[in-house]
Amino acid sequence: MTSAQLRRAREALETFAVETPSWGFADTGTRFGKFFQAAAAIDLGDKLADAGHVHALTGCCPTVAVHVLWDFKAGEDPKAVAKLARAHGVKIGAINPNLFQDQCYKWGSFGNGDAAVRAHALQHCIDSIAIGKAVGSEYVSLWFADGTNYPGQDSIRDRKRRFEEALRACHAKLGPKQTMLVEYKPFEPAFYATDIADWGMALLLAKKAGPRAKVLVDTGHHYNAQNIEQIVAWLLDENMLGGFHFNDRRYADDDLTLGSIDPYQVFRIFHEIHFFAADRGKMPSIAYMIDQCHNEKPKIEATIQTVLMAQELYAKAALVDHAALRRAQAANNVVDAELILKRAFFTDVTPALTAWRKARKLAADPLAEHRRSGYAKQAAADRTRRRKELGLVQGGSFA
Ligand code: RM4
Ligand code: MN
Ligand code: MN
Repeated sequence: MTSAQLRRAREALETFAVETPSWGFADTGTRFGKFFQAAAAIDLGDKLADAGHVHALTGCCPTVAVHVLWDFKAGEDPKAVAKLARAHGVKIGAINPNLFQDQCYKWGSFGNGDAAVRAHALQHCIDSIAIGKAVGSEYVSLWFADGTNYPGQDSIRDRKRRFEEALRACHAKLGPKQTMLVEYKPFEPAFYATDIADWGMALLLAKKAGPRAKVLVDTGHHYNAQNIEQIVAWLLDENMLGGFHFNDRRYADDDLTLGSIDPYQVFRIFHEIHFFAADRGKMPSIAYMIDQCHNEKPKIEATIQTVLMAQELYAKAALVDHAALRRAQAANNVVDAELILKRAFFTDVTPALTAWRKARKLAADPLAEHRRSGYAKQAAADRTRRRKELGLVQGGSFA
C-alpha cells in the first residue's frame, strides 16, 4: 500500500461500524432441526455478553440488534435492558418486531385479510417503536413472513393495499430520531407470492409510508444471478438505502458468513457506496448489520469472521481511484475501468487494518485473540451448568 492508500483505508475504517444480531449468539436451526452448541447464549444477558466480547475484540460492533419477542420478556422495562447492554459495553441497536411467530399470523400480519390481526400486528410494531424510543435506538427493522402459497389464495392487490395502510400507520408513530427499515425476501415461508418479494416492492412501500422509511438490503435475499450492487446504487441514488443485513448467499436465503462465497460481490457493494459518497462529498448514513445464524461454525467465531471480512472489504473498496474510474468510463475504456476495481480488490489492506487496530489498542488478529481468551470454553462450561440448573433441554426436531 502507498501512504495515500494507507490513509484512505484508515479513514474509511474510522467511521465504519457493524451491528451484531442478538439471535446470532443463541441456538437456532434449520427448518428440519437444531444443532446445539454448549456455548450458545441462553438469555439476553448471555447474548449481550457475547456481543460485548465481539465488540471488545474488534472495536467495530458497538450496537446489538434485538428481536422483540425473543429478547424482551412481557412487561420488561426497556431501560433495564439498555442498562444491561451498557454493562456489557454495547448499546441496543435496531429493534426487530416479530410478526411471524404468533398463531394469529397463519394468514399473515400486515397482509392478513382480517382487520383484527392487522391491528394486532400494528400494535406490536407501535410497542416496538416505543421500546426503540426508550432505549435510544435509531432503527426499527421490519421483516414480514407474509405471502401466499397458492395462486388465487388471496388478492395480491388487496394485500399490497393492506401493507401500504399499516406501514403508513406505523411510520406515523416514529420518533424524530427513528428510521423504519423495510426488508424484502423473494420466498420462504411463502412460496407462491411473498408480499414484499423484492427491492422494488420495498422501495414503493417505503416511499408511501413516509420520509423516514428506507429499504433494508439483506444480502442473502436475492436470486443467484441478481446484481445486488446495482440495486444498492439505485437505492443510493434515490436516497432510499437504509441498511444491510450481512450474510452470503448460495441460493436465495442463506445464513452464510459474509464474503464466504463471493467476497468480490461484497467489495462491489461497498464500492458503490464509496463511489456515491465521493460524488456527493458525504457518506450516506447506512445501518450495517449482520443477519446470520450459524449451526456449524462456532457462533462467536463466525461473527468475528464476518466483522473482519466486512472491514477488510470496506477498506479495499475505499481504495478505488474514482477520478481514474470516471476518466475510463468517459472514454469507454472498459478494460481499464474494470482493472481499477480489480486493483483495489486485490490490494492487501492488512497494514491499514493493523494500524487501525493498534491505534485502538486492539489485538492485530481478533479471531486469534478470541481463541486465546478461552471465552468460548468458559461460556460452554457456565452455560451447560446453568442449563442443568434451569432444567433446559437442548432438543427439538422439525416434527
Ligand atoms: C428472515 C429475515 C429477517 C430475520 C429473520 C429471523 O429471513 O432475514 O431479517 O430477522 O429471518
Ligand atoms: Mn434479514
Ligand atoms: Mn433472511
